[in-house]
Amino acid sequence: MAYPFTLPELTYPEDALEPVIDRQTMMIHRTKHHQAYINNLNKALEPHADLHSLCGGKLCRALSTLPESIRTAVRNNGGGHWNHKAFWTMLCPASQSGAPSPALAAAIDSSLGGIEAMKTKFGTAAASRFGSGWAWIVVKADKTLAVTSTPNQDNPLMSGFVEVEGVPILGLDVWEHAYYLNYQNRRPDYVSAFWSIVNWSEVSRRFADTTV
Ligand code: MN3
Repeated sequence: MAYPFTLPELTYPEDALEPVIDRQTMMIHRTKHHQAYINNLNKALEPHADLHSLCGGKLCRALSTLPESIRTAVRNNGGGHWNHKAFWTMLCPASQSGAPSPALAAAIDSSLGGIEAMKTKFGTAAASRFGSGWAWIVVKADKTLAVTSTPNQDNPLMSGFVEVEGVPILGLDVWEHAYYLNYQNRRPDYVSAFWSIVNWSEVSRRFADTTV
């Protein structure tokens, strides 16, 4: 059963992503911001027992079928929960970052023109997302990869609500709360530094799960 949702444990210490993501930013981001999405999601779903078996990803995919009275709350807070839960796993200490699997590397070459072109496209998506949101690499229905971005706590699972639909395998939070203490207005510096703490083994696993 998915409900009530709870804050997942990190698989690395709070300060393990320094200097890219400092301990205080990680602590506030996770225990205040992420926790608030969870609290608000639980509150919205409380009267809807028929939805309590759905995980965050299924809630996002089913958004258009949810009762209108909770659709916006689930969009913002179910999205907020799924996005952050996935994000923490997509990161790891720089010493463990590794590299894309051969299958993922081949898909990056064929769909995105190689790893450097991928980073450029992703950086542009992250930098040009006006206001708050996320940058993503997704696997589309035709199994090709695409780079996209979404506003607020939307994600590419939200069928009917986003420009590019697909299964995210890598995401980057570009809300100011994700980087402001360390980078202030320098979002592009945060985006560049992010590559050194990408958990490529987890991203490759997500890619493999999506393409089987
Ligand atoms: Mn965030």
